[in-house]
Amino acid sequence: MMSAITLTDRLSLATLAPAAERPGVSGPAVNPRALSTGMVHFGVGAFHRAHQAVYTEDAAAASGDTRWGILGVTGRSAKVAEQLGPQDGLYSVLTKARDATSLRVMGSLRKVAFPGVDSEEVLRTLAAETVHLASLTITEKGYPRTPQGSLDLASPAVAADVVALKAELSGGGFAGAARTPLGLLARGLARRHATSGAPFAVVCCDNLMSNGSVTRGLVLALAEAAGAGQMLEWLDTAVTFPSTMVDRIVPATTEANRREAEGMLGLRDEALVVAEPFGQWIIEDNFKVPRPAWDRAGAVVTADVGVFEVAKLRMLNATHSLLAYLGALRGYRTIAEAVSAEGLAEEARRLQRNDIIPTLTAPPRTDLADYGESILERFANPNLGHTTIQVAMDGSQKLPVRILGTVIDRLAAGEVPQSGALLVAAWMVFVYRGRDVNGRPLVLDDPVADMLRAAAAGSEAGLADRLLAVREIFPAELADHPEFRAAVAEAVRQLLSEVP
Ligand code: NAI
Ligand code: CS2
Repeated sequence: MMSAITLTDRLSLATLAPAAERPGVSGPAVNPRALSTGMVHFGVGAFHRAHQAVYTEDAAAASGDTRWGILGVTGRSAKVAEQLGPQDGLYSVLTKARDATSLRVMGSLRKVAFPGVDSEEVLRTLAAETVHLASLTITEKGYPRTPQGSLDLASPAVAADVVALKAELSGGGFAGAARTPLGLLARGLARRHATSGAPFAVVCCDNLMSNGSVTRGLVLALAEAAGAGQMLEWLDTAVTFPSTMVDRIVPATTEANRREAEGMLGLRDEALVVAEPFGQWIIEDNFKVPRPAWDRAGAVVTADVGVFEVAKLRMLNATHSLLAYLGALRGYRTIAEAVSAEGLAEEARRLQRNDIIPTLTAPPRTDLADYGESILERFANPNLGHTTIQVAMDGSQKLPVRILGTVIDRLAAGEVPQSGALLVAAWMVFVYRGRDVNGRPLVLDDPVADMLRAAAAGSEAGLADRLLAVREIFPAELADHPEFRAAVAEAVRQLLSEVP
Protein backbone atom coordinates (compact mmCIF):
# COMPACT_ATOMS: atom_id res chain seq x y z
CA MET A 1 0.00 0.00 0.00
CA MET A 2 1.29 3.50 -0.81
CA SER A 3 2.73 5.20 2.28
CA ALA A 4 0.99 8.43 3.14
CA ILE A 5 2.84 11.41 1.69
CA THR A 6 3.89 13.44 4.69
CA LEU A 7 3.01 17.04 3.92
CA THR A 8 4.63 19.23 6.53
CA ASP A 9 2.13 21.43 8.31
CA ARG A 10 2.12 25.13 7.43
CA LEU A 11 3.32 27.77 9.85
CA SER A 12 0.24 29.33 11.48
CA LEU A 13 -1.03 30.54 14.83
CA ALA A 14 -2.24 27.02 15.50
CA THR A 15 1.10 25.33 14.76
CA LEU A 16 3.44 28.08 16.03
CA ALA A 17 4.05 27.23 19.71
CA PRO A 18 6.18 24.07 19.50
CA ALA A 19 8.01 25.34 16.43
CA ALA A 20 9.21 28.48 18.19
CA GLU A 21 10.87 26.33 20.82
CA ARG A 22 13.12 24.53 18.34
CA PRO A 23 16.90 25.14 18.33
CA GLY A 24 18.00 28.10 16.23
CA VAL A 25 14.43 29.42 16.11
CA SER A 26 12.97 32.44 17.91
CA GLY A 27 9.29 33.19 18.04
CA PRO A 28 7.39 36.40 17.46
CA ALA A 29 8.56 39.19 19.76
CA VAL A 30 4.91 40.20 20.13
CA ASN A 31 1.61 38.38 20.60
CA PRO A 32 0.08 38.58 17.10
CA ARG A 33 -3.42 38.21 18.54
CA ALA A 34 -2.93 41.31 20.73
CA LEU A 35 -2.01 43.67 17.88
CA SER A 36 -4.32 46.20 16.26
CA THR A 37 -3.50 47.55 12.79
CA GLY A 38 -1.72 50.89 13.00
CA MET A 39 0.11 51.04 9.70
CA VAL A 40 -0.21 50.04 6.07
CA HIS A 41 2.72 48.90 3.94
CA PHE A 42 2.66 49.09 0.16
CA GLY A 43 4.90 46.54 -1.56
CA VAL A 44 4.99 43.72 0.95
CA GLY A 45 7.94 42.03 -0.72
CA ALA A 46 11.02 40.45 0.77
CA PHE A 47 12.68 43.64 1.93
CA HIS A 48 9.76 44.98 3.96
CA ARG A 49 9.37 41.66 5.73
CA ALA A 50 13.09 41.54 6.61
CA HIS A 51 13.57 45.23 7.43
CA GLN A 52 10.77 47.62 8.39
CA ALA A 53 8.57 44.85 9.78
CA VAL A 54 11.46 43.62 11.96
CA TYR A 55 12.20 47.11 13.26
CA THR A 56 8.49 47.65 13.88
CA GLU A 57 8.12 44.39 15.79
CA ASP A 58 11.22 45.09 17.86
CA ALA A 59 9.88 48.58 18.59
CA ALA A 60 6.55 47.12 19.72
CA ALA A 61 8.33 44.58 21.94
CA ALA A 62 10.55 47.28 23.49
CA SER A 63 7.66 49.67 24.16
CA GLY A 64 4.81 47.24 24.83
CA ASP A 65 2.79 49.22 22.26
CA THR A 66 0.24 46.95 20.58
CA ARG A 67 -0.94 49.53 18.02
CA TRP A 68 1.49 48.57 15.25
CA GLY A 69 0.06 45.59 13.44
CA ILE A 70 0.66 45.96 9.70
CA LEU A 71 -1.76 45.63 6.80
CA GLY A 72 0.43 44.68 3.86
CA VAL A 73 -0.61 45.62 0.33
CA THR A 74 0.80 43.57 -2.52
CA GLY A 75 1.45 45.02 -5.92
CA ARG A 76 1.52 42.99 -9.06
CA SER A 77 -0.06 39.72 -8.01
CA ALA A 78 -1.95 38.05 -5.18
CA LYS A 79 0.97 35.66 -4.60
CA VAL A 80 2.17 37.11 -1.29
CA ALA A 81 -1.41 37.34 -0.05
CA GLU A 82 -1.87 33.65 -0.92
CA GLN A 83 1.41 32.79 0.83
CA LEU A 84 0.53 34.60 4.04
CA GLY A 85 -3.22 34.12 4.26
CA PRO A 86 -3.11 30.43 5.35
CA GLN A 87 -0.32 31.36 7.78
CA ASP A 88 -2.35 33.97 9.71
CA GLY A 89 0.18 36.55 8.45
CA LEU A 90 3.07 34.70 10.13
CA TYR A 91 6.34 34.29 8.28
CA SER A 92 9.98 33.86 9.21
CA VAL A 93 13.27 35.58 8.50
CA LEU A 94 16.20 33.25 7.76
CA THR A 95 19.26 35.27 8.79
CA LYS A 96 22.42 34.00 7.14
CA ALA A 97 25.70 35.18 8.61
CA ARG A 98 28.95 33.93 7.08
CA ASP A 99 29.12 31.02 9.47
CA ALA A 100 25.76 30.79 11.20
CA THR A 101 22.07 30.65 10.32
CA SER A 102 19.09 31.52 12.52
CA LEU A 103 15.34 31.70 12.02
CA ARG A 104 12.98 34.22 13.51
CA VAL A 105 9.20 33.99 13.26
CA MET A 106 7.50 37.37 12.75
CA GLY A 107 4.01 38.21 13.98
CA SER A 108 3.33 41.87 13.07
CA LEU A 109 2.07 41.45 9.51
CA ARG A 110 -1.56 40.86 10.35
CA LYS A 111 -3.08 40.73 6.91
CA VAL A 112 -2.16 41.13 3.24
CA ALA A 113 -4.47 42.86 0.76
CA PHE A 114 -4.34 42.50 -3.03
CA PRO A 115 -5.56 45.71 -4.70
CA GLY A 116 -7.22 43.67 -7.43
CA VAL A 117 -9.87 42.62 -4.93
CA ASP A 118 -9.14 44.49 -1.69
CA SER A 119 -8.79 48.13 -2.73
CA GLU A 120 -11.88 49.21 -0.76
CA GLU A 121 -10.51 47.57 2.41
CA VAL A 122 -7.21 49.37 1.94
CA LEU A 123 -9.04 52.69 1.50
CA ARG A 124 -11.03 52.13 4.69
CA THR A 125 -7.87 51.25 6.59
CA LEU A 126 -5.96 54.31 5.34
CA ALA A 127 -8.86 56.50 6.49
CA ALA A 128 -9.15 54.91 9.96
CA GLU A 129 -8.15 57.20 12.86
CA THR A 130 -6.35 54.27 14.52
CA VAL A 131 -4.05 53.99 11.49
CA HIS A 132 -1.34 56.63 11.50
CA LEU A 133 1.11 55.91 8.71
CA ALA A 134 1.89 54.07 5.51
CA SER A 135 5.28 52.89 4.29
CA LEU A 136 6.40 51.79 0.83
CA THR A 137 8.86 49.42 -0.83
CA ILE A 138 7.46 49.25 -4.35
CA THR A 139 10.85 49.30 -6.19
CA GLU A 140 12.41 52.20 -8.07
CA LYS A 141 10.01 51.54 -10.96
CA GLY A 142 6.97 51.93 -8.73
CA TYR A 143 7.24 55.74 -8.89
CA PRO A 144 5.82 56.70 -12.33
CA ARG A 145 7.90 59.67 -13.41
CA THR A 146 8.98 61.43 -16.59
CA PRO A 147 12.74 61.82 -17.26
CA GLN A 148 12.37 65.26 -15.70
CA GLY A 149 11.04 63.69 -12.49
CA SER A 150 7.41 64.78 -12.68
CA LEU A 151 4.39 62.48 -12.46
CA ASP A 152 3.99 60.54 -15.71
CA LEU A 153 0.43 61.52 -16.55
CA ALA A 154 0.81 59.84 -19.95
CA SER A 155 0.93 56.46 -18.21
CA PRO A 156 -2.41 54.67 -18.68
CA ALA A 157 -2.21 53.30 -15.13
CA VAL A 158 -1.65 56.80 -13.70
CA ALA A 159 -4.43 58.25 -15.85
CA ALA A 160 -6.84 55.55 -14.62
CA ASP A 161 -5.89 56.29 -11.01
CA VAL A 162 -6.50 60.02 -11.55
CA VAL A 163 -10.03 59.20 -12.75
CA ALA A 164 -10.59 56.96 -9.72
CA LEU A 165 -9.26 59.69 -7.41
CA LYS A 166 -11.70 62.19 -8.94
CA ALA A 167 -14.54 59.75 -8.17
CA GLU A 168 -13.31 59.39 -4.58
CA LEU A 169 -13.08 63.16 -4.19
CA SER A 170 -16.60 63.65 -5.52
CA GLY A 171 -17.95 61.16 -3.01
CA GLY A 172 -18.92 58.94 -5.87
CA GLY A 173 -18.15 55.77 -3.91
CA PHE A 174 -15.76 53.00 -4.75
CA ALA A 175 -14.12 53.57 -8.09
CA GLY A 176 -12.65 50.13 -8.70
CA ALA A 177 -9.27 48.49 -8.19
CA ALA A 178 -6.28 50.81 -8.12
CA ARG A 179 -3.68 50.50 -10.86
CA THR A 180 -0.70 51.89 -8.91
CA PRO A 181 0.28 51.93 -5.22
CA LEU A 182 0.55 55.73 -5.21
CA GLY A 183 -2.89 55.94 -6.80
CA LEU A 184 -4.36 53.77 -4.06
CA LEU A 185 -2.49 55.76 -1.40
CA ALA A 186 -3.78 59.07 -2.79
CA ARG A 187 -7.36 57.76 -2.75
CA GLY A 188 -6.94 56.60 0.83
CA LEU A 189 -5.63 60.03 1.82
CA ALA A 190 -8.61 61.64 0.07
CA ARG A 191 -10.95 59.49 2.12
CA ARG A 192 -9.04 60.29 5.33
CA HIS A 193 -9.29 64.00 4.56
CA ALA A 194 -13.03 63.70 3.87
CA THR A 195 -13.71 61.78 7.10
CA SER A 196 -11.51 62.38 10.15
CA GLY A 197 -8.95 64.71 8.59
CA ALA A 198 -6.49 63.21 11.08
CA PRO A 199 -2.78 63.74 10.37
CA PHE A 200 -0.81 61.01 8.64
CA ALA A 201 2.73 60.08 7.64
CA VAL A 202 3.99 58.40 4.48
CA VAL A 203 7.38 56.69 4.93
CA CYS A 204 9.12 55.75 1.69
CA CYS A 205 11.69 52.97 2.09
CA ASP A 206 12.81 52.58 -1.51
CA ASN A 207 16.32 53.12 -2.81
CA LEU A 208 15.72 56.63 -4.11
CA MET A 209 17.48 59.87 -3.20
CA SER A 210 15.20 62.09 -1.07
CA ASN A 211 12.65 59.31 -1.26
CA GLY A 212 10.18 61.14 0.98
CA SER A 213 10.21 64.26 -1.20
CA VAL A 214 9.88 62.16 -4.36
CA THR A 215 6.83 60.41 -2.92
CA ARG A 216 5.30 63.67 -1.70
CA GLY A 217 5.72 65.29 -5.10
CA LEU A 218 4.00 62.44 -6.90
CA VAL A 219 1.10 62.23 -4.43
CA LEU A 220 0.54 66.00 -4.65
CA ALA A 221 0.68 65.79 -8.45
CA LEU A 222 -1.96 63.05 -8.43
CA ALA A 223 -4.17 65.20 -6.21
CA GLU A 224 -3.69 68.26 -8.42
CA ALA A 225 -4.47 66.25 -11.56
CA ALA A 226 -7.71 65.11 -9.91
CA GLY A 227 -8.66 68.66 -8.92
CA ALA A 228 -8.30 67.94 -5.21
CA GLY A 229 -8.87 71.50 -4.05
CA GLN A 230 -9.02 71.60 -0.21
CA MET A 231 -7.24 68.25 0.09
CA LEU A 232 -4.09 69.87 -1.24
CA GLU A 233 -3.91 72.24 1.73
CA TRP A 234 -4.57 69.35 4.10
CA LEU A 235 -1.80 67.32 2.47
CA ASP A 236 0.51 70.26 3.00
CA THR A 237 -0.31 70.80 6.66
CA ALA A 238 -1.32 67.42 8.05
CA VAL A 239 0.60 64.80 6.07
CA THR A 240 4.37 64.41 6.28
CA PHE A 241 6.63 62.42 3.99
CA PRO A 242 9.85 61.71 5.92
CA SER A 243 12.79 60.49 3.88
CA THR A 244 14.72 57.41 4.97
CA MET A 245 17.92 55.56 4.29
CA VAL A 246 17.35 51.83 4.40
CA ASP A 247 19.93 49.07 4.35
CA ARG A 248 19.80 45.29 4.68
CA ILE A 249 20.74 42.86 1.90
CA VAL A 250 17.67 40.71 1.29
CA PRO A 251 18.00 38.34 -1.68
CA ALA A 252 15.01 36.69 -3.31
CA THR A 253 14.00 33.51 -1.47
CA THR A 254 14.81 30.19 -3.13
CA GLU A 255 13.23 26.76 -2.68
CA ALA A 256 16.48 25.63 -1.04
CA ASN A 257 15.99 28.41 1.52
CA ARG A 258 12.44 27.23 2.19
CA ARG A 259 13.60 23.64 2.65
CA GLU A 260 16.35 24.73 5.05
CA ALA A 261 13.85 26.75 7.07
CA GLU A 262 11.40 23.84 7.05
CA GLY A 263 14.07 21.66 8.59
CA MET A 264 14.65 24.21 11.36
CA LEU A 265 11.01 25.06 12.00
CA GLY A 266 9.42 21.68 11.40
CA LEU A 267 6.78 23.61 9.45
CA ARG A 268 6.44 24.90 5.90
CA ASP A 269 6.72 28.68 5.55
CA GLU A 270 5.73 29.77 2.04
CA ALA A 271 6.43 33.44 2.92
CA LEU A 272 10.00 32.97 4.15
CA VAL A 273 12.48 35.76 3.57
CA VAL A 274 16.28 35.60 3.72
CA ALA A 275 18.65 38.33 4.91
CA GLU A 276 22.12 39.19 6.10
CA PRO A 277 22.57 40.02 9.81
CA PHE A 278 23.35 43.71 9.16
CA GLY A 279 20.57 46.26 9.13
CA GLN A 280 20.40 50.02 9.23
CA TRP A 281 17.48 52.49 9.12
CA ILE A 282 17.92 56.25 9.23
CA ILE A 283 14.58 58.08 9.39
CA GLU A 284 13.93 61.81 8.96
CA ASP A 285 12.36 63.17 12.13
CA ASN A 286 9.27 64.52 10.41
CA PHE A 287 6.12 63.13 12.01
CA LYS A 288 2.86 64.73 13.20
CA VAL A 289 1.46 61.39 14.27
CA PRO A 290 2.24 58.60 16.72
CA ARG A 291 4.73 56.14 15.29
CA PRO A 292 6.38 52.91 16.38
CA ALA A 293 9.33 53.45 18.73
CA TRP A 294 11.71 52.54 15.94
CA ASP A 295 14.54 54.37 17.71
CA ARG A 296 14.20 51.81 20.51
CA ALA A 297 14.80 49.08 17.93
CA GLY A 298 18.07 50.39 16.56
CA ALA A 299 16.79 52.83 13.96
CA VAL A 300 18.14 56.40 14.00
CA VAL A 301 15.59 59.20 13.82
CA THR A 302 17.36 62.39 12.81
CA ALA A 303 16.84 65.76 11.17
CA ASP A 304 19.52 65.16 8.52
CA VAL A 305 19.01 61.89 6.68
CA GLY A 306 20.37 63.17 3.36
CA VAL A 307 24.04 62.65 4.13
CA PHE A 308 23.30 59.01 5.03
CA GLU A 309 21.12 58.46 1.95
CA VAL A 310 23.63 59.73 -0.60
CA ALA A 311 26.53 57.88 1.03
CA LYS A 312 24.65 54.58 1.04
CA LEU A 313 23.12 54.83 -2.42
CA ARG A 314 26.44 55.83 -3.97
CA MET A 315 28.85 53.69 -1.94
CA LEU A 316 26.82 50.49 -1.51
CA ASN A 317 24.40 50.47 -4.39
CA ALA A 318 26.74 51.67 -7.13
CA THR A 319 29.36 49.14 -6.03
CA HIS A 320 26.64 46.49 -6.02
CA SER A 321 25.70 47.34 -9.60
CA LEU A 322 29.34 47.35 -10.76
CA LEU A 323 29.88 43.88 -9.31
CA ALA A 324 26.55 42.68 -10.67
CA TYR A 325 27.24 43.65 -14.29
CA LEU A 326 30.96 42.79 -14.38
CA GLY A 327 30.31 39.61 -12.40
CA ALA A 328 27.37 38.49 -14.55
CA LEU A 329 29.34 39.08 -17.76
CA ARG A 330 32.21 37.01 -16.36
CA GLY A 331 29.81 34.17 -15.52
CA TYR A 332 29.56 34.62 -11.74
CA ARG A 333 26.12 33.66 -10.40
CA THR A 334 26.40 35.45 -7.04
CA ILE A 335 27.70 38.78 -5.77
CA ALA A 336 29.87 36.84 -3.30
CA GLU A 337 31.57 34.99 -6.16
CA ALA A 338 32.02 38.23 -8.07
CA VAL A 339 33.59 40.24 -5.25
CA SER A 340 35.94 37.33 -4.52
CA ALA A 341 37.01 37.01 -8.15
CA GLU A 342 40.38 38.15 -9.50
CA GLY A 343 40.43 41.91 -9.95
CA LEU A 344 36.79 42.70 -9.23
CA ALA A 345 37.18 43.78 -5.59
CA GLU A 346 39.96 46.11 -6.80
CA GLU A 347 37.63 47.56 -9.43
CA ALA A 348 35.06 48.12 -6.67
CA ARG A 349 37.66 49.87 -4.48
CA ARG A 350 38.72 52.07 -7.39
CA LEU A 351 35.10 53.10 -7.94
CA GLN A 352 34.64 53.92 -4.27
CA ARG A 353 37.93 55.67 -3.64
CA ASN A 354 38.57 57.47 -6.94
CA ASP A 355 35.07 58.43 -8.00
CA ILE A 356 32.52 58.19 -5.17
CA ILE A 357 34.20 59.21 -1.92
CA PRO A 358 35.45 62.55 -3.34
CA THR A 359 31.80 63.50 -3.93
CA LEU A 360 30.60 62.69 -0.40
CA THR A 361 30.36 64.33 2.97
CA ALA A 362 31.00 61.61 5.52
CA PRO A 363 28.02 60.89 7.77
CA PRO A 364 28.72 61.44 11.48
CA ARG A 365 31.28 59.06 12.98
CA THR A 366 31.94 57.44 9.59
CA ASP A 367 35.25 56.84 7.85
CA LEU A 368 34.22 56.41 4.22
CA ALA A 369 37.09 54.10 3.26
CA ASP A 370 36.25 51.84 6.19
CA TYR A 371 32.58 52.02 5.20
CA GLY A 372 33.54 50.90 1.70
CA GLU A 373 35.50 47.93 3.09
CA SER A 374 32.60 46.94 5.34
CA ILE A 375 30.35 46.92 2.28
CA LEU A 376 32.70 44.62 0.38
CA GLU A 377 32.86 42.36 3.42
CA ARG A 378 29.08 42.10 3.48
CA PHE A 379 28.98 41.41 -0.26
CA ALA A 380 31.46 38.53 0.22
CA ASN A 381 29.10 36.59 2.53
CA PRO A 382 29.08 33.17 0.79
CA ASN A 383 26.04 32.06 2.82
CA LEU A 384 23.64 34.63 1.39
CA GLY A 385 23.24 33.61 -2.24
CA HIS A 386 22.42 37.12 -3.54
CA THR A 387 22.58 36.74 -7.31
CA THR A 388 24.24 39.10 -9.76
CA ILE A 389 21.17 38.87 -12.01
CA GLN A 390 18.87 40.10 -9.22
CA VAL A 391 21.03 43.17 -8.58
CA ALA A 392 21.37 43.68 -12.34
CA MET A 393 17.61 44.03 -12.85
CA ASP A 394 15.96 47.42 -13.45
CA GLY A 395 19.23 49.06 -14.48
CA SER A 396 17.37 51.85 -16.29
CA GLN A 397 15.90 52.84 -12.92
CA LYS A 398 18.96 52.18 -10.77
CA LEU A 399 21.82 53.77 -12.73
CA PRO A 400 20.51 57.36 -12.44
CA VAL A 401 20.16 57.04 -8.67
CA ARG A 402 23.37 55.13 -8.02
CA ILE A 403 26.10 56.42 -10.32
CA LEU A 404 25.04 59.31 -12.56
CA GLY A 405 25.05 61.83 -9.72
CA THR A 406 28.60 60.79 -8.93
CA VAL A 407 29.59 61.15 -12.60
CA ILE A 408 28.05 64.62 -12.83
CA ASP A 409 29.82 65.71 -9.65
CA ARG A 410 33.20 64.42 -10.82
CA LEU A 411 32.90 66.05 -14.23
CA ALA A 412 31.96 69.32 -12.53
CA ALA A 413 35.15 68.98 -10.49
CA GLY A 414 37.13 68.64 -13.71
CA GLU A 415 37.74 64.92 -13.30
CA VAL A 416 36.71 62.06 -15.60
CA PRO A 417 35.25 59.21 -13.48
CA GLN A 418 36.87 56.21 -15.15
CA SER A 419 35.25 53.68 -12.80
CA GLY A 420 31.88 55.34 -13.19
CA ALA A 421 32.37 55.03 -16.95
CA LEU A 422 33.23 51.35 -16.45
CA LEU A 423 29.98 50.75 -14.54
CA VAL A 424 27.94 52.43 -17.29
CA ALA A 425 29.86 50.44 -19.92
CA ALA A 426 29.33 47.14 -18.10
CA TRP A 427 25.58 47.79 -18.04
CA MET A 428 25.68 48.61 -21.78
CA VAL A 429 27.47 45.37 -22.65
CA PHE A 430 25.08 43.45 -20.36
CA VAL A 431 22.17 44.90 -22.36
CA TYR A 432 23.84 44.42 -25.75
CA ARG A 433 25.37 40.95 -25.39
CA GLY A 434 22.59 39.33 -23.35
CA ARG A 435 24.97 36.49 -22.48
CA ASP A 436 28.03 35.87 -20.34
CA VAL A 437 31.58 34.91 -21.25
CA ASN A 438 30.52 31.25 -21.27
CA GLY A 439 27.63 31.93 -23.64
CA ARG A 440 24.97 31.56 -20.93
CA PRO A 441 21.99 33.91 -21.42
CA LEU A 442 21.67 36.97 -19.18
CA VAL A 443 18.03 38.00 -18.84
CA LEU A 444 17.32 41.71 -19.25
CA ASP A 445 14.69 42.32 -16.55
CA ASP A 446 13.85 46.00 -16.94
CA PRO A 447 10.62 48.01 -17.32
CA VAL A 448 11.98 49.49 -20.56
CA ALA A 449 13.77 46.36 -21.82
CA ASP A 450 12.29 46.51 -25.32
CA MET A 451 13.33 50.12 -25.76
CA LEU A 452 16.84 49.34 -24.52
CA ARG A 453 17.26 46.37 -26.85
CA ALA A 454 16.16 48.53 -29.77
CA ALA A 455 18.49 51.38 -28.78
CA ALA A 456 21.43 49.00 -28.33
CA ALA A 457 20.96 47.16 -31.62
CA GLY A 458 23.62 47.90 -34.21
CA SER A 459 27.40 47.98 -34.54
CA GLU A 460 29.67 47.40 -31.57
CA ALA A 461 31.51 50.64 -32.39
CA GLY A 462 28.40 52.77 -31.95
CA LEU A 463 26.97 51.04 -28.87
CA ALA A 464 28.12 53.58 -26.29
CA ASP A 465 26.72 56.55 -28.19
CA ARG A 466 23.43 54.80 -28.97
CA LEU A 467 22.71 54.02 -25.32
CA LEU A 468 24.06 57.36 -24.06
CA ALA A 469 21.44 58.92 -26.33
CA VAL A 470 18.66 57.34 -24.22
CA ARG A 471 17.40 60.51 -22.51
CA GLU A 472 15.19 58.55 -20.09
CA ILE A 473 18.47 57.54 -18.44
CA PHE A 474 21.34 59.84 -19.47
CA PRO A 475 20.92 63.63 -19.33
CA ALA A 476 22.45 65.49 -22.28
CA GLU A 477 25.12 67.08 -20.05
CA LEU A 478 26.55 63.58 -19.54
CA ALA A 479 25.90 62.04 -22.91
CA ASP A 480 27.46 65.00 -24.74
CA HIS A 481 30.50 65.32 -22.49
CA PRO A 482 33.36 64.36 -24.83
CA GLU A 483 35.72 62.93 -22.23
CA PHE A 484 33.02 60.92 -20.47
CA ARG A 485 31.72 59.60 -23.80
CA ALA A 486 35.26 58.59 -24.75
CA ALA A 487 35.81 56.84 -21.41
CA VAL A 488 32.56 54.90 -21.75
CA ALA A 489 33.28 53.98 -25.36
CA GLU A 490 36.75 52.70 -24.51
CA ALA A 491 35.42 50.63 -21.59
CA VAL A 492 32.69 49.22 -23.85
CA ARG A 493 35.28 48.28 -26.46
CA GLN A 494 37.40 46.51 -23.85
CA LEU A 495 34.46 44.62 -22.32
CA LEU A 496 33.10 43.55 -25.71
CA SER A 497 36.49 42.01 -26.46
CA GLU A 498 36.35 40.11 -23.15
CA VAL A 499 32.82 38.81 -23.80
CA PRO A 500 32.85 37.81 -27.48
P1 NAI B 1 10.38 42.22 -4.06
O1 NAI B 1 10.41 41.89 -5.50
O2 NAI B 1 10.39 41.14 -3.04
O3 NAI B 1 9.09 43.14 -3.75
C1 NAI B 1 8.85 44.23 -4.58
C2 NAI B 1 7.47 44.77 -4.23
O4 NAI B 1 7.22 45.88 -5.09
C3 NAI B 1 6.37 43.75 -4.48
O5 NAI B 1 5.34 43.94 -3.54
C4 NAI B 1 5.87 44.13 -5.86
O6 NAI B 1 4.51 43.81 -6.03
C5 NAI B 1 6.06 45.63 -5.86
N1 NAI B 1 6.31 46.14 -7.21
C6 NAI B 1 7.21 45.68 -8.10
N2 NAI B 1 7.15 46.41 -9.24
C7 NAI B 1 6.20 47.36 -9.04
C8 NAI B 1 5.67 48.42 -9.84
N3 NAI B 1 6.12 48.63 -11.08
N4 NAI B 1 4.71 49.18 -9.32
C9 NAI B 1 4.25 48.96 -8.08
N5 NAI B 1 4.71 47.97 -7.25
C10 NAI B 1 5.68 47.19 -7.74
O7 NAI B 1 11.62 43.22 -3.84
P2 NAI B 1 12.27 43.64 -2.42
O8 NAI B 1 13.46 42.82 -2.18
O9 NAI B 1 11.19 43.69 -1.41
O10 NAI B 1 12.79 45.12 -2.74
C11 NAI B 1 11.83 46.13 -2.95
C12 NAI B 1 12.52 47.47 -2.86
O11 NAI B 1 13.03 47.65 -1.54
C13 NAI B 1 13.74 47.61 -3.76
O12 NAI B 1 13.40 47.95 -5.08
C14 NAI B 1 14.49 48.74 -3.07
O13 NAI B 1 13.92 49.98 -3.45
C15 NAI B 1 14.20 48.47 -1.61
N6 NAI B 1 15.33 47.78 -0.97
C16 NAI B 1 15.55 46.44 -1.18
C17 NAI B 1 16.64 45.83 -0.55
C18 NAI B 1 16.98 44.39 -0.80
O14 NAI B 1 18.13 44.00 -0.49
N7 NAI B 1 16.09 43.58 -1.33
C19 NAI B 1 17.51 46.58 0.34
C20 NAI B 1 17.24 47.99 0.43
C21 NAI B 1 16.17 48.55 -0.20
C1 CS2 C 1 20.63 45.87 -4.46
C2 CS2 C 1 19.87 46.45 -3.29
O1 CS2 C 1 19.03 44.67 -5.67
C3 CS2 C 1 19.76 45.67 -5.69
O2 CS2 C 1 19.81 46.51 -6.58
O3 CS2 C 1 21.70 46.78 -4.75
O4 CS2 C 1 18.60 45.86 -3.14
C4 CS2 C 1 20.70 46.22 -2.02
O5 CS2 C 1 20.68 44.84 -1.68
C5 CS2 C 1 20.17 47.02 -0.88
O6 CS2 C 1 20.07 48.40 -1.21
C6 CS2 C 1 21.03 46.85 0.37
O7 CS2 C 1 20.57 47.68 1.38
